[in-house]
Amino acid sequence: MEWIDLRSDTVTEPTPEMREAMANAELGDDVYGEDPTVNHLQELSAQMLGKEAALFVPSGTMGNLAAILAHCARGDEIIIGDRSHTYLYEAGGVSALGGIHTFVVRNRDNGMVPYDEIEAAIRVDNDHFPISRLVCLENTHNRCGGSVLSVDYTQEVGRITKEHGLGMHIDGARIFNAAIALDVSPAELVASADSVTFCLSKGLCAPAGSVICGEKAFIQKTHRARKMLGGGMRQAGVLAAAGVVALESMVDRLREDHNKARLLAETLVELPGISLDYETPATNMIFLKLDDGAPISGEDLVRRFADRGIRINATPAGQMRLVIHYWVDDEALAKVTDAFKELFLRA
Ligand code: TLP
Repeated sequence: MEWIDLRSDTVTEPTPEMREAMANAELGDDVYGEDPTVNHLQELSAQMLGKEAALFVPSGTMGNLAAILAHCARGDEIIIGDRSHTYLYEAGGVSALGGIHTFVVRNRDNGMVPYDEIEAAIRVDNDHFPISRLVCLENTHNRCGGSVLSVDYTQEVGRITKEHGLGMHIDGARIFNAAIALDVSPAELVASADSVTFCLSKGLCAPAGSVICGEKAFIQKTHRARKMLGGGMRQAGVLAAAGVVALESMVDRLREDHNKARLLAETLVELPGISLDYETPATNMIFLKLDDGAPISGEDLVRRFADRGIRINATPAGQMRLVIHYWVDDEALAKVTDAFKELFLRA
């Protein structure tokens, strides 16, 4: 059975064009800086993000960690949202491996933290306190519904961090989704950030890999962090080749995922027993929960969908995230819509 997989956009497999590029990639030892395909991917990434330089890393998690390690020394503090991926889902790497303290601020449903709360989190110079070094943002914001931080918001946070001598890092795992949703260039969106990590292996469909972008001297530091974390990958051009295809041909079509997410959400919001957490999806994610009187439990829903060849995740309490991506075509979307209607309108 061919699965329709809505658990994440991380499940996307490479396109036929990517597989071909991977098979034919020119290779070298990237730890020596000699893999031409990796070098090309890094140059292309830096150019698209409007930064001086870039570094290819195996994953988004390593990208965020290597960037934060390059910004901070042990005992330094980062200011980070309570619903951010780095805080929730990266195994506490910044503290376990970096000895870095976290000052946790509260993300609102739109992914933002109000300016005054960021400013209030910055420590004054006093021997009792850790040194505030970095503010971390996430765009799109996964746990806040795939919401989008605007250019204005990002610029203002950049202004605040500069005024106080801090850096700003953006976990831009899905920064191209954000740029497409806002209709701005990714470079404009991250212009005020000192560093940004984006992922090739989500909506862009590459099989693995993320890229850190920033100033040359900063990227030099991330090289050492990547090595220390075991992320030096030798003939990594095999993977980078798919990344080049991703950047050249998969960015604009993210719009299609956003449109499909909106269409599906419009159906779901009409069904009895379902509530959407965020009304209109801003990008490719729909967060929903089953109401108390819903005709089916979260666990049953996972099973009944699996019977129909559809994979979803749901908590026992009936909360779930549906993620639209390249491999969810119109036919698949219709199948998912019908499955929801069948299960929720029957009762
Ligand atoms: N997110 C995954 C899971 O880990 C939750 C997903 O299915 O969405 N930043 C953000 C905003 C992410 O959403 C993710 C992955 C990462 C970083 C980490 O990327 P990887 O999986 O490449 O380490």
